[in-house]
Amino acid sequence: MSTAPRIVIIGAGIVGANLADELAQRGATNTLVLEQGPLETPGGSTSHAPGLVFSTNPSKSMTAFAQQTIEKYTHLRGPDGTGSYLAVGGLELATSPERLQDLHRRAGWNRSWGVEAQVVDTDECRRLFPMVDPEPVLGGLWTPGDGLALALKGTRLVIERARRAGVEFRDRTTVTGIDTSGGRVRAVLVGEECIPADIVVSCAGFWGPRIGEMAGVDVPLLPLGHQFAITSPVPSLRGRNELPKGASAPILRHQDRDLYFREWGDRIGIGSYAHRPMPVALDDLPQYRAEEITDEAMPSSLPFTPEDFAAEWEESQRLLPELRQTSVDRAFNGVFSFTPDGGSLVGESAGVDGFFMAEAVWVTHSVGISRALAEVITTGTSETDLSGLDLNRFEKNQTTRAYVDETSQQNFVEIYDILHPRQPRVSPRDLRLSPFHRRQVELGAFFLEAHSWERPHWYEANAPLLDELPPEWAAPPRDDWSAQFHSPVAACEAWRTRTAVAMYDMTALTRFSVTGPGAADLLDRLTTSSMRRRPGAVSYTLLLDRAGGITSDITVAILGENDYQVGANGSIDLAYLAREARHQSQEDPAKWVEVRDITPGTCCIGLWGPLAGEVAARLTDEDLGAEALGYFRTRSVTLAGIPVTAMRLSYVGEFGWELYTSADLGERLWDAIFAAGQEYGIVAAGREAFESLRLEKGFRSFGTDMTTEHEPVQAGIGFAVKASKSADFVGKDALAARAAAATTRLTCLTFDEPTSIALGLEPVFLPGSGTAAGYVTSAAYGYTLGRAIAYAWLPDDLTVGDGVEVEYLGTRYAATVSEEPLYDPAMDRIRP
Ligand code: FFO
Repeated sequence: MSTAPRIVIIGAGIVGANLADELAQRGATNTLVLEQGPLETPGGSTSHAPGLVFSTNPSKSMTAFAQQTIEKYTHLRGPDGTGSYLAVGGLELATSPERLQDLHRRAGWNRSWGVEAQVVDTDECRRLFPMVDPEPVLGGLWTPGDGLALALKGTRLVIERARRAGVEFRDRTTVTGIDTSGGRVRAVLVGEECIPADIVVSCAGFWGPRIGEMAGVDVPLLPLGHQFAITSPVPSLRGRNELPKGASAPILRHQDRDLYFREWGDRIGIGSYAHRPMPVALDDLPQYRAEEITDEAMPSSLPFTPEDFAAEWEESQRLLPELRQTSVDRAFNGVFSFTPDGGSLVGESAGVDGFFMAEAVWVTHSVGISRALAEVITTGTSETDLSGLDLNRFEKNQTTRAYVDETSQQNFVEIYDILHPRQPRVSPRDLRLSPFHRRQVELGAFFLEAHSWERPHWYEANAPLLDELPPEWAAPPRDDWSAQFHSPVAACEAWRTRTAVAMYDMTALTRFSVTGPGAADLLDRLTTSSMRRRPGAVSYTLLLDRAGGITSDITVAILGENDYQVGANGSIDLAYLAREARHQSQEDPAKWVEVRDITPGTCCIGLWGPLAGEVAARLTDEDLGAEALGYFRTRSVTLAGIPVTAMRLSYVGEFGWELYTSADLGERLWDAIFAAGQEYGIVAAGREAFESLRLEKGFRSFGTDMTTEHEPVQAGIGFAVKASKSADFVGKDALAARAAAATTRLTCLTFDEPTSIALGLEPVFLPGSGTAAGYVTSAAYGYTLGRAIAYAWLPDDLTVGDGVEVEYLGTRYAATVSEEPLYDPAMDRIRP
């Protein structure tokens, strides 16, 4: 009998089928796929998906996943020798100047990720899609590699291949329960039958929440109806496409009106996101017996509501005038999945070992995501970074029904909107408020959201400082796009931080307490630093995956014996540490350890600047000087009668502390510091100044500057892997080879002109080259330096002084590789 883990996949749509195939190709063939519908047409979203595959995406991973879908489906050939992908290209139209500018931004993403794309003029749009009326068209984004996946055909082919490799598929089989006793999956129940399983992967698409419920796992997904109409035959298309659903013209998107088009044999298929969101309750879906499911009748296909399509039909006929000779022949409201941030849900659940999912996955990304998950299941890590899709990325309040319903519908509404990278959602807001919130409102804070915390970006109360700001600290004016959600007041806040003192609300920083006799063992095993140090020590350290990729950078403070405080990057870290703690406690009760999220019950003020010491001295008799509490040391102190944990570190690069206390005492602490600071020119400062200051100091931000695709040395934080650490830790064995194989490096750039600015994700070129050499991660204006800064992943043979070009909204700006950190390289300021 096989000892390989028994994997049960629920759902044989495009994701489940590809997952089974990708697992089989990695030797994991002890797999059973259960499908409620008939295998030929399961009846979920795959069965009605229009098949558009498009690469353009701000996420590097999502673009890579799309490329993998294109590659695999191109080579999946049926008995007739034809593939499962129609490489017709993709064309996005602009009918407004704002959209045209945005197409340049989108072209930039493609260049950053190595995908061919260009903005073309109206004539070229017409040449590429002759049916288009050129009159309203200002230009288009042409991505020649995009096209149409024959989703059902490809799925059938991968099922056949997986079967040949030994995977078992059972259709017409509805899962009714999942046994998760003892905190891990044990079996899948189908009525009376109990199917043992070591690993269960839900690929149930919009049925995911129902499967999740069986396992006790929240699945933040909302099924929504989406209109799709197919016209009667179009005269000029007669005889053009061989297959009944074939196409030769590009997939066409008209985002200004929330519409997309594709050829469908001699017809045109029209998809619309212009209508009201139509949430679907799973219990209300039409019921079919498996034998009743056909291409046209299936549970995921709801009756068309023509009243929601009337304006879009008119608009379609305006854009493609030949459609006036046609009518809508067949149409339906197809059900598919939306999530609070629009992203897929992938990975293992935090609370139930062995319960995985890959849901809310579009046809576009299906192969890549299935492959990455197969890698995770077989090796523990994936080649392409999955952290942006991790199902554990949400905060608890973000998986409630009310939150999921509202935000998912909002994502539907905004799907084709031009969204600024800093643009906050309008509702729901004010979900998590720090204890300082009332004071921040009084100071005119402009809030943006982080992990659903309200976080000030600048304070209007500081605007009068613009009159005092020395001219060398003022930034040149910005272009209209980068000026959005930005204020010149940030310059004043940066100035005061560097020259006086400022207070920052750090409450949104995710933090855990790690306690118990096994605390040091846990953190020693999972981080790159030694945790067997005396209380008072603070480390900046890394979490790595087994392949040596960075999964987070964290701080660990040793507060007391068996008492650690971790500053982390979000709930993915919590899921990881909590799972590892559970395992350790189960395996060795003498080494039990508990990981608890203390973020909500505590708060934090960063008090930083050359005069921070003076401010603190007004609040306590205790010595908090640089000698008494050294750099990266922590101690309990009493400030204005409030018990506080002070940590001597600073992400903005100035002398001072992170000051933690319980949430109930937060406002009192804020008031005491603010009052004591008045005579030293204290300001409350926001995130915009913070971002600028940390980039000047060269401090990395996980998820933006680095991901699991990078190892520490190339990310410039090799120092955080302690050579002196003799104990084993996750990723240690892989590090040397991984670093030796790296060819890119996180590189500091400064723009040659002070006005040039980037926002992140822009492509970077070697001078004169047409192919991007890399891409920007973070960018900001450096007020202290009087220069604009960008960090970028670039070939590691570039050296200081080399010139490069950053393409921002279609224009290239000269920049120079610079020595880092740009600010305080000798650490005189932060470590006086
Ligand atoms: N935890 C705390 N307490 N504060 C933070 O600002 C953050 N982070 C993330 C997550 N955890 C946190 C970690 N990022 C440094 C750089 C990046 C950080 C945190 C700290 C830093 O001070 N680096 C020094 C380290 C010197 C040393 O190890 O001795 C340096 O590079 O010089 C905020 O995002």
